Amino acid sequence: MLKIEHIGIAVKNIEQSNVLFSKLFGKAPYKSEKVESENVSTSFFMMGENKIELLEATNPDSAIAKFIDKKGEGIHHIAFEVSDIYAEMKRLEMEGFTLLSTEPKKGADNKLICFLHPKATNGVLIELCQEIK
Ligand code: CMX
Repeated sequence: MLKIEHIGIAVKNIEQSNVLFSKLFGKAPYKSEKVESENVSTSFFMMGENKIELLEATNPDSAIAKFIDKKGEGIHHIAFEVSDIYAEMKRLEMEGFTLLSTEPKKGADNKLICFLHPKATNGVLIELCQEIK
């Protein structure tokens, strides 16, 4: 793994949270994007080398809706940049981690992504991501 690429924060209302976090960071999000496959609306703030992603559920089946129902708003996942997601998935599977997909999926912000189950990582949802070139 290379570095923290972004931290994902689950929010109830992304419009309101965009305003709040824009005030906090002193800048607007550089991107807003709907990811149909994950049932989320997202926005991204650039923070030096790292990013903050806000996530709002677009339907009640979304992982974000379930998370907010159970735990409330807050930090949802930490994403790590990898240079070869296929090799990293294989390595982590060999190490005994539970991958949530057998193949990388297309995620927000032009990335191939794969999640690890939080039950196998001390309650933290980890995302691997690799930029699509
Ligand atoms: N962080 C820590 N724990 C989490 C969690 C999270 N983000 N999401 C769920 N959990 C915990 C739950 O609290 C629950 O724990 P308990 O058994 O102790 O109650 C357990 O995991 C199971 O949760 P659940 O609500 O029953 O939900 P599911 O098992 O149906 O799904 C998970 C959980 C992690 C497999 C699912 O949320 C998932 O596949 N996540 C990956 C995809 C995702 O999060 N997409 C949205 C973001 C997309 C993007 O970044 O673009």
